[in-house]
Parts: sequence; C-alpha cells; structure tokens
Amino acid sequence: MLLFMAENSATSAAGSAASRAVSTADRGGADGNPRLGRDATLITVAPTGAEADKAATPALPVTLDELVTTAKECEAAGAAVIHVHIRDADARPTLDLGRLRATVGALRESTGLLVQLSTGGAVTDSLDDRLAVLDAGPDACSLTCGTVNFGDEVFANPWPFIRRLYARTQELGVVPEFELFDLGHVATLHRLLDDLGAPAGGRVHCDLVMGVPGGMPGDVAALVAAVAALPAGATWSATGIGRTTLPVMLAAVAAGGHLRVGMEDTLSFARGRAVSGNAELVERAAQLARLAQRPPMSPAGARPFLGIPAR
Ligand code: KMH
Ligand code: ZN
Repeated sequence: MLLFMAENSATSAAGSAASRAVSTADRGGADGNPRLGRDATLITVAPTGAEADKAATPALPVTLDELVTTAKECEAAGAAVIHVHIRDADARPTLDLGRLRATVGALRESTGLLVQLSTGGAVTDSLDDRLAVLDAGPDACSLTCGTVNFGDEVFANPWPFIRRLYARTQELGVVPEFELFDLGHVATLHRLLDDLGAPAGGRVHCDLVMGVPGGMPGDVAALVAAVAALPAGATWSATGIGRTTLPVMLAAVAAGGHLRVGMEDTLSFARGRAVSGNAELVERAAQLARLAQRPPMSPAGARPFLGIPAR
C-alpha cells in the first residue's frame, strides 16, 4: 500500500444479485457462536507493506527478527491477524518462496496470530510469483479483486489472474481475504463467487482499502456504498491509507466493521508525529474497539470467524 493523501471519486456501481454461492448467511453462525464478530472486533496488522522505505523509516520491520518482534507486540496489543509482505537482505520487497516459508514458520512459532500472506506483492512483481506465494502454506492470503491505479503506478489484477488465484486458494485450502480498492472490485467479487463458489472455509471476509489515489476515497460515503454492495452475509474490515486512516477507522467501527491498521498503510500517527511502531497503531484500534463495546477478537476467536481451521 502507499502513503499518498490524494483521493479519487468512486466509480462503477457494484453488486449484482450474485453471491448465492456464499455458504453462511450470517457470519459466525457455523461455529455455534452467532454473535462472534458482532461483539468483537477483528484487528489485522499490516506491519510492513511493499512501498515504505526502511532508510527513511527505521521503525519499519523488514528483517525476520524485526517482523517477529513487531508481531508479538501487536498480538499483545490486540491484533489477531498479520498481513505479511517481506523484504530481502537489502530491505527491498521480495516474494522469495524460501523466505516466505521461513516467515510463516517463525510467526507460527512465536505468536498465535493468523498468518495472511500478501499475494499483491509490489506493483513490479509478476503474476506467476504472486500466485506462487500460496505454496508457502499460509493460513490466509489477500486477494485483490481488480486492477487499480496506484498513485503513478498500476496495481494489475486482470480477471483471468483473479480467477486463477482464487481457484488455487480453493485447491490448497488457503482462506482468502478479498481486497477491495473500488466499487468495481465489489462487482468482480460477486462475479468470482458466482463463477467458482464459496471460498475455502466458507466465509467471505473482505477488506476495504480506501484512500489510495486511483481507488475509492477514504470517507464515510464511500464506505457505506461499498458495504451496501457486498455479498449477503460477508464480513468486512476497512483500512484508510495515509490521512484517511482515522476517518475510515472511525466509520468502520461505527458501521459494525472490523479494522486493519499498520505501517503498510500509514507512517503518521498524528499530524506531524511519525508512527513509532506498529504496536501503537494496534493499541489505538483496540482502544476504539473497546470504547465501541466490541473488544479485540482473539486469534482463537478469529479462526472460526474467518473459517480457518485450528493448526
Ligand atoms: N503493495 C500493493 C501493490 C496486497 O497486499 O494484497 C498491493 C497490496 C495488496 O499491498
Ligand atoms: Zn499488502
């Protein structure tokens, strides 16, 4: 994700009569706790991303040790899921499979967090390398439902790739989180579910990624429109990039959604004050969740909520 501030207007209408394939109409129902997800807030931390520069932001976790340390702090602060991008020895984004496998293993050994690998990677990554991420054996993965202008770049997600990636998650039993940068992506999510059926685990959980220049704006009106267009029974988180972080977080909590926070999405804690680390972003989200009487969901609670089996 990038840290721009500019915003665009939302585009196409979305949401057909699709998604009949979604198995569980009411989230949390299948695990015997129908209120799960209404009484608790899923907090995902996205600690690194592919865009921020370690030299300019020393607090960015880029080594495996730094990532594991951040992960432990964020779990203690209330995160249940970690959305992972990794870096190479020079702190550049990489999709090296050996490093990804080692990262999944280390996070599992040191934390209870559910490990969601990014299949978005960096805008320069090939589609084949992004598909191969699933072979690292994560609990979950991100799956972006369409191409989007990404500042001066393009984050490419052509329909045949989306379909292939989704089919592979079903084959491998990796639970996808549908990343939606625009209303058109919601339409593609409906098409995907209609075409290939329910995801591994049977739950449809989405993340609205708002405020990317080229995608939907990070404001209340766009959030309400996107949520209204989601498949029936889908659950959702939201994240606002850069200065949209706070409005999107407040709107998401007010609308009964879940939260993603982290240095992938913002490097600024407040006006003129840089983020000191991922944990303080998670702590702020957890405080808000408690204030809203929907305290942070534990990793153990997040498993049935997302349809991820126990390890
Ligand atoms: N780094 C962006 C180009 C994802 O992780 O799935 C894509 C991204 C989305 O961050
Ligand atoms: Zn990402």
